[in-house]
Amino acid sequence: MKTPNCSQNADRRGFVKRMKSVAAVLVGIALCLPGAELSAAIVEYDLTIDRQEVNFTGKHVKAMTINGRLPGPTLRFTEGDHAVIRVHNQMDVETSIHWHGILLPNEMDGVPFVTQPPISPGQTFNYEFDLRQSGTYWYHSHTMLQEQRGLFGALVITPKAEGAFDRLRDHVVVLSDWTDEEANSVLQTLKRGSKWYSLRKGSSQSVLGAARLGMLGAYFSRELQRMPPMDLSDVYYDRFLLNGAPQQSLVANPGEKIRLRVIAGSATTFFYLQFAGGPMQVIAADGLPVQPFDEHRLLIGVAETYDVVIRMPVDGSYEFRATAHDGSGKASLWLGDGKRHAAPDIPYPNLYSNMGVLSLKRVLAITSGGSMGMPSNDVRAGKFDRPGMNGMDGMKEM
Ligand SMILES: [Cu+2]
Repeated sequence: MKTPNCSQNADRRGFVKRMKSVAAVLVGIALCLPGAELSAAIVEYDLTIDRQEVNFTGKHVKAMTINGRLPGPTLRFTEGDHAVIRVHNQMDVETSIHWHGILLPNEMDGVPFVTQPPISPGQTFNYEFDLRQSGTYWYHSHTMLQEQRGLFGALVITPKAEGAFDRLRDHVVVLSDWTDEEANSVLQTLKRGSKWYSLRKGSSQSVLGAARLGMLGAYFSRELQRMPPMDLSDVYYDRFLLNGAPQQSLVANPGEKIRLRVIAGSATTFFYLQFAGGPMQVIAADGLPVQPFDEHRLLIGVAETYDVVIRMPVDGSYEFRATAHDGSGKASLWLGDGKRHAAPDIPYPNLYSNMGVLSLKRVLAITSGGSMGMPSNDVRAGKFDRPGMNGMDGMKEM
């Protein structure tokens, strides 16, 4: 049971939008009656999805936005609240919103043709569910490739019972990858198996590049097996964004502890997270609290969320950096004022080393049987399935 007091209710009024129905208004009044006890507060949002011009690269292109923003607004709730979220589709194509990681009735899950009909152009869909959990989550379109065009945002649920970290100021960090190219065109390029993106990212491979790194054995071994060169990601992105910008700053006091709610709203990019001012204390993963531990570098995968607590040093501005895991770019949050302290660069991965450093003997021993470059007597001896034989040696340098 929940007994919100009037001041709490007043605080929340700022983001509790239009209370349309009579029932909702009655609940609103009842919240202010002394001694009134209610099972839940109704928290309402209106999300309007539209196409809008953006300019991340010096070129005007159309993105998809929620309430005119990319990412969409952060939706905040308290555990036990009843969410009413009206999604208005102003685009000329159908859409949907999926609430990633939220426990809810199936028909509210936002998967078109599975749990609901798609939201047609000009239509509104009312999502309504009780919040039975707390933590950092996100929402995104579940229609076609709209997520990578901008339809995503954060969803934060404060626990009913205050935990050790809930008094800290929090800041939502939504990471994403952006390309000016239309999402369907990206898909076509990937389907063709084109080398275009690796050329643009500078991650294509050549004899010269292999020679420079002393990786000729690995290079020819791979070529002879007609395997495509390794890359850590498939798509070239024009920009990596943190809350919709390559760089953002946040006022922070010396010595202050801040909880960053980090969400990977990227289409394909994993990010390395770093903080220049000291270790990050990881306190939650995918919305769930974890036994806190310190980490200097953390890899966040697509759609994952991590809550980390950072402590500001006594003076200066410190970078919280998200580096694309293929080394092709980064986005930063600068915390605090004064002299800037950047996070250390992450060494560029050695993409030639997917086969390990191979001897000439191994390369020449390639057989038509596909023994992965092992001399045939090794294969006969069963060494081909030695664990870690083709380990991602390059990753050790990361
Ligand atoms: Cu999802």
